[in-house]
Amino acid sequence: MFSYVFTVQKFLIAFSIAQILCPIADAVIIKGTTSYRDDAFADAASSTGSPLIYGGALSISDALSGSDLTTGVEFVGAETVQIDFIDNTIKNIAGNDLVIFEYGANPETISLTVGSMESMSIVYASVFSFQEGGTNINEIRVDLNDFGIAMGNSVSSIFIKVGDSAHKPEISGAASLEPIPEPGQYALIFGLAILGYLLLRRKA
Ligand SMILES: [Ca+2]
Ligand SMILES: [Ca+2]
Ligand SMILES: [Ca+2]
Repeated sequence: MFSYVFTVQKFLIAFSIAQILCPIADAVIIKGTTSYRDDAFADAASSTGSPLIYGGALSISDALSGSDLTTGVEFVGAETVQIDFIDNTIKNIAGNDLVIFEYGANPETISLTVGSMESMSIVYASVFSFQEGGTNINEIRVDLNDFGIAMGNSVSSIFIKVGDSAHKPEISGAASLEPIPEPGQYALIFGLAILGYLLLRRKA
């Protein structure tokens, strides 16, 4: 009994140490009801033509990179906006892989090009939305299967155009839906490893 209590105590200490050693536990950004990895968001952007920049962003890249969904670009014509992922990629996992955030009360249609798939007009029958900075943000969820990307493969750039010339979308950003590794699982693994080490040392 004594050694059992002793082991549990050691495990709890090891688990606590492991939690401290796992900074990944805090690396989460929540938008709406979804948790994103802190590197999931777009890292750079550029455009043909001159879409309007809103939210006080300094450039198209500033407007579309990062997790601030109060900044973005509004299409004015036939420009193509390129969004790039640098410290992460968009990987084809099971289900949806990518979220494009569109700003405003009414969700608008976009034309999206991914990889070698020319283009595809996307009309959103079911769009998730949430509030940020007092404004409605629509989530355009995309499955790379629809663009001929094989499961497990990744892309680093996406291209957006107006889908319906009567309605000009405002794009606030984009993010990968690749799941976040469970910090608890990491802490448990590290905790068990530390415990094993301590037990082995005790036996030696
Ligand atoms: Ca990123
Ligand atoms: Ca933004
Ligand atoms: Ca997918």
